[in-house]
Amino acid sequence: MARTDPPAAPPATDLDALLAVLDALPARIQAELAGLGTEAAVRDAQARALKGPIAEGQAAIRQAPGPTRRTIGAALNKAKTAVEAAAAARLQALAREALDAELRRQIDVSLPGRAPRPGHLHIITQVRRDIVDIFRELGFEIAEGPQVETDFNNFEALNIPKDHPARDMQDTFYVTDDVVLRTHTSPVQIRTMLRQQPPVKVICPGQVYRRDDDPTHSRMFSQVEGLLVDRDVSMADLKGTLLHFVRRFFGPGVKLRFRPSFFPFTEPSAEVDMSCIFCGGKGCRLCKQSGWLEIGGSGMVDPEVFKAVGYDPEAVTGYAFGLGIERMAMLRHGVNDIRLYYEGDVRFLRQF
Ligand code: 2NL
Repeated sequence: MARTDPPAAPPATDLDALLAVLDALPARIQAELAGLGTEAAVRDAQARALKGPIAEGQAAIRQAPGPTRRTIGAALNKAKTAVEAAAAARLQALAREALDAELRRQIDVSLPGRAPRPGHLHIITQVRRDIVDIFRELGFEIAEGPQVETDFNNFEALNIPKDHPARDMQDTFYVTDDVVLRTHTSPVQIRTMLRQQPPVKVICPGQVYRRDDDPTHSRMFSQVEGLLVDRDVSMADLKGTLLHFVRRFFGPGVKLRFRPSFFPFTEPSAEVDMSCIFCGGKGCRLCKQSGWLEIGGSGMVDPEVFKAVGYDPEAVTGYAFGLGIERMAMLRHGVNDIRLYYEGDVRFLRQF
């Protein structure tokens, strides 16, 4: 490669000026950095210093003769190192200031921490378990079944024929003409009786569905039904069992009353009322001045039901009852709208 003649040295005055600028650079940058409060501003000032006089010096060096090169190079290195050191020192100082500020914040280490609030069982789950436990103590077995049921298990076997007006009371959601969302947990008892011979003693908790939606009715709600089938089961057994239940659940002073009623699957049938727990039976707003609160329905299993499951109605008798779990929970906790249980508002649910 042919060597070209060395370029002429820059005019002495330019060189002197450049060297003076480079010489003054560390002090200048230091003064500038002292006034900068952020990392970004420091890095920006550093970049500007390197692009300005230092880039200028680098350009000059290429055209300078040997000895001048060394002079400029030395000055350049010194200035560059000084700029970098000044910037690094300023950054470190800023970091220390930030840490000092953080440490100066008043922290009261004796304050209690903010513990995460633990979740808990839904109130309906709690009440369902309480109810089931009481019957478990009495020797009832727990039976569960599907929420999507056949028309036979939900209606036909319970003496509710298709097109019978009794279906209006329990209108539900149809999957097909013969498959429905169960309207009560009775189909679980039907399944149990179809599977085993008497005696039968089961409690059936679970969710059920009806075409209902108002402050005391929800499209989905929870029931506990009980069924006892054996020889010589009487209505006295039914009433004694339910009396034991309400006293264990609501308190020892509670009274029970049966009111004649009708269900297609029991004969005779009775509404179950308990003495009002809010006024002690004297009459108040909650019991509509009657002194009594309805808690469910019950009766002696209709012979037609026994026939549908292949039991001999001459050989066995049985009682059955159904209790609404949300209703129990509303009475126990003074809740006046069933829909609150399923709106998922934690301000409500957290209370229980
Ligand atoms: C109510 C009424 C009731 C039954 C449910 C039942 C089940 C079979 C046979 C006969 Cl397998 N009866 N269950 C009986 C009477 C009433 O529930 O108002 N429930 C909330």
